[in-house]
This record gives sequence, structure tokens and C-alpha cells, in this order.
Amino acid sequence: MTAQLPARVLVATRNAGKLVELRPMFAAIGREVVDLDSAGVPETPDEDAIEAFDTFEANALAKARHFHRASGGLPTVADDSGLEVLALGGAPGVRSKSYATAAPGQSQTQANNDRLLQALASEEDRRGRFVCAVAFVDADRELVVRGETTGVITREARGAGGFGYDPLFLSDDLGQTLAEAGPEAKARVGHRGRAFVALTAALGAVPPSGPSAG
Ligand code: ITT
Repeated sequence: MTAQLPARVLVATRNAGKLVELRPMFAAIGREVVDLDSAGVPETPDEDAIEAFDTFEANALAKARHFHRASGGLPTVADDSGLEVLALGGAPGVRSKSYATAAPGQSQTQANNDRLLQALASEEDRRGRFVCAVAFVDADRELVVRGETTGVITREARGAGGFGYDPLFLSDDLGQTLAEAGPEAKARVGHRGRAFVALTAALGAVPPSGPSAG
């Protein structure tokens, strides 16, 4: 009985793209998402230092523990994710967010994507995977699960949906980039959707295919 996902969960991310993806997953199983602003947890300059570890799992757990405390004990989910490219030895990996230094007037996403294309300019093997570790922390449980999705890095950006590296990631499952795919398709085959399914399974919650009648 205790192995359930609570009715209200703090989704502890400052990344609007992640929140847009995670909200409907929780809604589909009848759980309410509280974001950091609604929980009254203001952003602090030292937050990036929380995720200084070398694995997605360790970073996700550190974020979930931090925001569980900072929110005064709300059941908390945190996501640490990124892109691993085989020919780059797994880079950008856990440093995906700040892979490149943005030029004045350039977005971080544009700088990251430009650097990735440059790094792979003469590379034939363009295989990679997105990884998402999701950690859950409440008063008496700590749990970390992982979801992955494979694809190849395109030679130019395609599509306007999603966020981050999505326009450059041609999904093996979908045959289109994650920015061309709609949100449902990305949720179904994507690393975050798969991690969410693993989380609900590990917690014994209702799967995202829909709540049961009983
Ligand atoms: P929080 O820590 O506040 O959740 P963040 O953006 O700092 O937000 P991460 O440290 O986990 O999150 O960095 C993840 C980066 O990896 C993100 O900024 C993107 O560049 C990339 N990324 C992760 N998931 C992605 C996805 O679904 N599509 C495209 N890019 C993604």
C-alpha cells in the first residue's frame, strides 16, 4: 500500500520543456504536479552546483533530495537527462545543458546544437541515445530509475517541437526527429516517458496508459 505515488508531487525542474512533457504524464495517472514556483521555491544562483556528479542517477537523486528539503518535505520528482553520442565517447552526456558557450545574443540551445554538429562534421557514425534518470524522494523512500531512447544525429536541424537537442535527434523508433514528432509520440518512445513508466512501475502506481476503474 505504501508503494504508491502520492496524489500531489513536486516536479523539481527549472526547465520549461521538461515540465511541459512531465505534466501530462502525471495527469494521465491522476496525479497533480506542483512546480517549483507554485511550491514557493525561488531559484538560487548555486542550484547548478547540485548536479555536479558524473552520472545522471546521482545528479537526479541530488536534485530530488535538495528540492524535497527546500519545499518543506513535498514528495519530489527530479529529472537529470542528456544526450550521449557514441563517436564522442558519450559527450555531451551529463554536461548536455552547458555543452557550448553561447555567443552574445545566441541561445544556449543554439550554441549546444551548433557545437554538436561541428563535433560530428566529419563523422559517419552518428549514433547516440538520450538518457533520463528520474529520482523520487519522500519522507521514507528514495528511488532512481532510468529511461533511454536511441537515434542518430542529423546533419541539420529538423522540426520545431520539443526542446534542446530534439531537432538533431532522428529517433530509431519514429523515423523522424523528436522535434518533428508530436508530444504524444515523444512521450511514448522518449527517454523521459520511458523513465516515467519505470518510476510508476517501481512505485507500484497506476501505469500511464490510464487509471484502472477500481
Ligand atoms: P533542471 O536541472 O532544472 O531539471 P536542466 O535543463 O538543467 O533542468 P539537466 O541538467 O538535466 O536539466 O540538463 C538536461 C539537458 O539535456 C537539457 O538542457 C537539454 O540540453 C538536454 N536534454 C535533456 N532532455 C532532452 C530532451 O528530451 N530533448 C532535448 N534535449 C534534452
